[in-house]
Amino acid sequence: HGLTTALPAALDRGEFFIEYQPLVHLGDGSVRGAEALVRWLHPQHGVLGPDRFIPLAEHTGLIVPLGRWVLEESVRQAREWGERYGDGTADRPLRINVNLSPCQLSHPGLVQDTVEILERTGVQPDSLCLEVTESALIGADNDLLKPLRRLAEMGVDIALDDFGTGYSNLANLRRLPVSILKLDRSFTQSMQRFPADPVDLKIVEGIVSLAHSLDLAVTVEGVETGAQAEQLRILGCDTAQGWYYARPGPPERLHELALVDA
Ligand code: G
Ligand code: G
Ligand code: MN
Ligand code: NA
Repeated sequence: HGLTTALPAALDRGEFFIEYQPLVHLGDGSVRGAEALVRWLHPQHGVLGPDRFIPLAEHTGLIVPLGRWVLEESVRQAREWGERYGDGTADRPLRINVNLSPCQLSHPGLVQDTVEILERTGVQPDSLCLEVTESALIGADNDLLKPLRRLAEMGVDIALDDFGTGYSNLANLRRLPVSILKLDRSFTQSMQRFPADPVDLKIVEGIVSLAHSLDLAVTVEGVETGAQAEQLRILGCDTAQGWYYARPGPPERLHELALVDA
């Protein structure tokens, strides 16, 4: 595959860049942070989304250095947002969410790399959230969970991404060092119809109440309309992300969005 063989040189040449999508507090509409989403500006094919190259990078192992670059670059960006905000938001720094692939989880350097990046940038661990998919943690043994536990003990938030799409045993959640459930977009989509399917509403309500009883916050993705946002707020979800608020965009966009309600 042509793209696969081009990946290492693309990383060396700096062809990857990151877009940021805001995370918004459903209660007051304020921007609380952003998810980092990597893209590849390919010299022939133009901008390629992660679906086009993350699986290839995982297959070849390039995801480890690529993921480390994404982490460093987006934490550095979070630091810059913090500086540009000044005193007004010192009590509420913007948080940065970074996706971790399963290969990064099993890579022995994960904890040390993360600690070094936080130290180098001066970003507090509790400003960082690492997103791991539900499927990556299904059946995870202690060896796989150990680095996540270490990070969680340091104060890094771990979010369970795409929650609700796998077949995880809900009781299993207690065993995982996660503090945030990221409800999959498919739940939000079912709120699109009005009136929403009452069974779907019950399911979301149940997930939120279970999450809160386990001290987990709930983030919803794929919010495209104000009606969805309102429905999800009423159901008790904490944070939202989606085109209704903003599409993924360059870092300057987040600064503008966050300043509007600062
Ligand atoms: O960018 P887009 O909105 O198309 O995201 C598609 C998928 O790619 C999402 O599921 C997201 O989790 C994943 N993704 C985006 N950036 C990264 C990254 O830096 N690392 C990993 N492992 N996955 C990512
Ligand atoms: O990590 P994750 O797979 O959840 O990454 C988010 C993905 O969802 C990205 O591909 C992003 O572009 C996409 N996305 C973000 N907001 C919306 C939205 O409101 N609607 C839809 N359909 N997709 C979204
Ligand atoms: Mn994600
Ligand atoms: Na997701």
